[in-house]
Amino acid sequence: MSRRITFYYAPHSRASCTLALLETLGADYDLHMLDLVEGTQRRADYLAVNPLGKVPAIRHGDALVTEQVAILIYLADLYADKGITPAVDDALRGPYLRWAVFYAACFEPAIGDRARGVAVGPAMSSPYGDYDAVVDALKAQLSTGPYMLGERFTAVDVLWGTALRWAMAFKLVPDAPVFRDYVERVTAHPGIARATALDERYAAEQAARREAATPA
Ligand SMILES: N[C@@H](CCC(=O)N[C@@H](CS)C(=O)NCC(=O)O)C(=O)O
Repeated sequence: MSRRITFYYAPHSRASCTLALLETLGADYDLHMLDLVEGTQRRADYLAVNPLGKVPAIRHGDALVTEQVAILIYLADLYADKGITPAVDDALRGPYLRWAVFYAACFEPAIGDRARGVAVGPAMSSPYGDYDAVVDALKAQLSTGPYMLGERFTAVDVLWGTALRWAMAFKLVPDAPVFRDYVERVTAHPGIARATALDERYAAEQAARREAATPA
């Protein structure tokens, strides 16, 4: 079966991480560009792809995958020959899945609640405990470095490197050396650096198109 996928993407969004993964894998993809400012993700044709109106999403044959962490795991497995996903019988497979899911299940809710000033209540009734516990767990894991799982660069580094970059930019995590060094190390990888440049280019092209379409 062909590995070519359709990638539903918008610049400067969570889909930017998927773009970084696709570029890292050297994957074959057709870009389906959405404009979050214009709201094309809320039109019926895209709601048929993801009823939540969110990017990223991918289509591979009959498989439609939404949720950036599911997409990450799916694509890294589809391109297992590229060596950035630990195999099922590899001792790193468990930690790999743990830190992929930790991102969506603990980190995003923790920084989201913090950004919105949500009163979380007792740690026992929150799915992630509390913000400090999440940040401390992350710091402890990254301090074993150089990558999330130690010596080996894997797809979870694409996720965490790009996510911590924006989380630091928005001051949603402390400006700690362990985060800064990790982001610098990971985002310097050629596929991620290429995706960063593409993401900027697509964002600028979209902005120019909107500007040109605005009546004077
Ligand atoms: N749970 C989703 C969240 C995706 C998400 O929030 N995407 C944002 C961009 S960063 C989006 O598409 N927003 C457009 C909208 O809600 O209209 C995932 O992890 O993929």
